[in-house]
Amino acid sequence: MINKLDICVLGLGYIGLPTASLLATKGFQVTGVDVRQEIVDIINQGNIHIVEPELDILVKSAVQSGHLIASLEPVAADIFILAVPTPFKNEYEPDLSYVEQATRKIAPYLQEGNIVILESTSPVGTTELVAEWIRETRQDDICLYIAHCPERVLPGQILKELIENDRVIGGVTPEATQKVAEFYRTFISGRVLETNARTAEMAKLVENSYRDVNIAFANELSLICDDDGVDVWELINLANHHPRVNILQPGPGVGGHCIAVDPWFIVHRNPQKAKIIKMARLVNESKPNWVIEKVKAKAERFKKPVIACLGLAYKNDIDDLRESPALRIAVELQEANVGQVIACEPNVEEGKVKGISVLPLREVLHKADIILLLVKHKEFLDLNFNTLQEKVIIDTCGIIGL
Ligand code: SAJ
Repeated sequence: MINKLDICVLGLGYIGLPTASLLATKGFQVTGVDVRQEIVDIINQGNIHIVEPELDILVKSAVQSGHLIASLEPVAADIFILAVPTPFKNEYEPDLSYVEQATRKIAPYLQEGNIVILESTSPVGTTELVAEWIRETRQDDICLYIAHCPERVLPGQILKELIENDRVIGGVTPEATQKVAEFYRTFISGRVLETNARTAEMAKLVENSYRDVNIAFANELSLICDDDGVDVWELINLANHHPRVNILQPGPGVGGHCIAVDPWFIVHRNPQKAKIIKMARLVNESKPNWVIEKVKAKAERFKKPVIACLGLAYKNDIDDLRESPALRIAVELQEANVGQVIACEPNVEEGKVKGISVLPLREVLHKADIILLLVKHKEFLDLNFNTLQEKVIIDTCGIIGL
């Protein structure tokens, strides 16, 4: 059994930090590497720079035990885990520069028999590229076990899912698959599924594309139903009573940097064949504009209406504003001068977000002419909309619908 090994985790973000601290609390000696000094300092003080339930407690205990040390530079270790971002650049081309930089950074520290794991969501062929970059940087051919093990955790439930989710391991060689699978079996309770690197890469992209396509179906239905005067929430609820139908929920758009990004990795590599995947992306990407047009139409009868946006996060019950369709809608309404835009976002501090005043719920409701429901946060579920009948209410996320 692998135990008490030294591990070096590259990238201390939403995946790297929980992974590093979990491994540290399991008894591994972990060095967490990040390119930003302030992140290294925060973690070494036992604090965190991202918001995720329970993560603060885990990091504190990992750092206090001496098993987690953050650093700007890698160290020699038995296992290297790459958990750096893979965004896209122009024309939806995957940007592998962070993976390449991290790989070249660890290359000099690698020793015969080391394990290198790529956890970052990556286009097909990236794990093989990691192997190539290492060979090229080192100018030798030492024996390494290199594999892809895509992260699959849901923001908001990362610590639970990090342990309980099944994991897919795809090595560049069968020996690498086996070695890396053996490592994951020491600290997760989910199943460890073995395959090759390309299949593992594709599995992750397909999981998020599957969700994107299904959300696009729901979003498309919401447009069709709006034209026909059908309540899409009721419709989906009814259809889902069929034993083999499970339609997802429409919303103001698809946010976060996973589901809205990963499908492009498939489309970019094979634009001729990936037709549905691309179309779904376009449907979801255009949904915020549809919402904005709806608000503009409703705003016409006011002089300068107060538009209250309920929710700014990219999904319910989290504070994450990155790539949020709700925030994009609020900002664009403000920029287009459709009215005075104010917001309530219970998960972030009151004040200004991108120039928009974030206020308490009661105040926002009181001031509003138009109430725009954007995120299904738990704080909004019990609102009594009967008391708000003189206001225009636009529900983009099914708070009133269900
Ligand atoms: N959304 C809808 N309707 C739905 C479900 C979601 O509009 O019925 C929207 C959400 O509001 C949000 C977006 O989609 O804006 C994405 O939210 P999400 O909860 O579906 O997923 P993420 O982006 O937070 O996390 C996903 C997860 N992937 C899958 O569920 C297949 C997670 O397991 C991955 O680890 C993560 O992407 C990732 O890092 O790739």
